[in-house]
Amino acid sequence: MIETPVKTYQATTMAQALAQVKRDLGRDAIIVRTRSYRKGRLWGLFGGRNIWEVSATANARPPVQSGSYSHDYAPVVKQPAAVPPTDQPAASAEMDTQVGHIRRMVEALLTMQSQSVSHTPTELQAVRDHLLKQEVQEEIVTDVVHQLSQDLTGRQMEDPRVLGESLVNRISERILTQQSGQPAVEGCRISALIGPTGVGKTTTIAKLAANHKLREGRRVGMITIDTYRIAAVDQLKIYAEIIDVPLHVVLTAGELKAAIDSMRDYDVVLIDTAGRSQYDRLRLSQLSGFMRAAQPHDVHLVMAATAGRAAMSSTLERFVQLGANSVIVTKLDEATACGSVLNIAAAGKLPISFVTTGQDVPDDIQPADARRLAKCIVEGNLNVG
Ligand SMILES: Nc1nc2c(ncn2[C@@H]2O[C@H](COP(=O)(O)OP(=O)(O)O)[C@@H](O)[C@H]2O)c(=O)[nH]1
Ligand SMILES: [Mg+2]
Repeated sequence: MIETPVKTYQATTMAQALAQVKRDLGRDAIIVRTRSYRKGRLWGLFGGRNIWEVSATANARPPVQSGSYSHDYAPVVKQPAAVPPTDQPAASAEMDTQVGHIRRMVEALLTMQSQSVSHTPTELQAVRDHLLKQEVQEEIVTDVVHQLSQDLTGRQMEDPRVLGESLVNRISERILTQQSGQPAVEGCRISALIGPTGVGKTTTIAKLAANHKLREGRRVGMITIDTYRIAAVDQLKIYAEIIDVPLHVVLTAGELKAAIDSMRDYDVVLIDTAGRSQYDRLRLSQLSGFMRAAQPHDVHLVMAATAGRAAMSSTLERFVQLGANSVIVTKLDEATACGSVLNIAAAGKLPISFVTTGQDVPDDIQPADARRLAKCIVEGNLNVG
């Protein structure tokens, strides 16, 4: 068997690519593979042009002379059981014609196949690859891509604006938020922040307190039940002094209730809690006792966008049992992609109330906006501000 090298040709149309093959390798060249893809597009959707690629090899043994087919690279056409050798020039010419005919049919078939799959799957494949790069969980990606395949015609998918807009819509409808504002509360609104250690609860409390007081002119009070570490109390004390709001440090559920009662005429009371591992049942049940005493309107579960998938789902499972009724996603600035917001929203089925994007108090916090978050995922940038 004579090995011949496979060469690859690219052009903007299939016909041009095939013409190149014929020019270079002759009309007996054997097509090994064809494909088409978009080149030079922003994450495969915006701009760029279609490239047709044909890989082919020269036919090492012209079938007419050898009396048999070279079938090294011809998987599409089955080799005939036997081709009787012949010395007759007429028979040889006829066979030549037949081979040429079959080859043209195969070429046409390959072209049709690659044309029929080029648009729809290429566009949706690009969407799929992009969402996976954004660290959106595979099940969600599959679901969204399926929705798009139902929503859009092949032609619509080719329009990056239509495809992008549908993608933003489909993603944003999966992100429940408190965009329209938290449910109204008569009198003093009590909000507690709970969650694992180091996710940014205390920093977020300081951001919320500063925004309520300095930007909205509300009367704000703070309470901390995080007395396990001196440093944690000191951290909040410093913020309380800078923002100029009262801070109560409480040790028991009874003290917590008394502290809340003493601030009933405030607009907002924010409760900071000690970080609890989602695996620490005892401390979780103590926290549960504090929550029963405080009866907060909002129990924000604080979760870092940087958390891994396993930690994320166990955190959600445990803290939802403690009455969490919304999620604050922190450290979006440190995440490698925005997809975790969608994963958290989908897994928790809780509205996202705020997202935080840095350590700066009070600036690095925004109310969650589903469309803006969806755009971050679609455009692949972390700037939600
Ligand atoms: N990059 C970044 N760091 C944050 C963010 N929020 C909090 N942090 C930092 O995370 C660390 C732990 O925050 P802290 O509020 O003490 O977490 P807590 O243990 O949940 O109260 C601190 O160094 C914060 O400055 C954020 O949105 N982005
Ligand atoms: Mg803290």
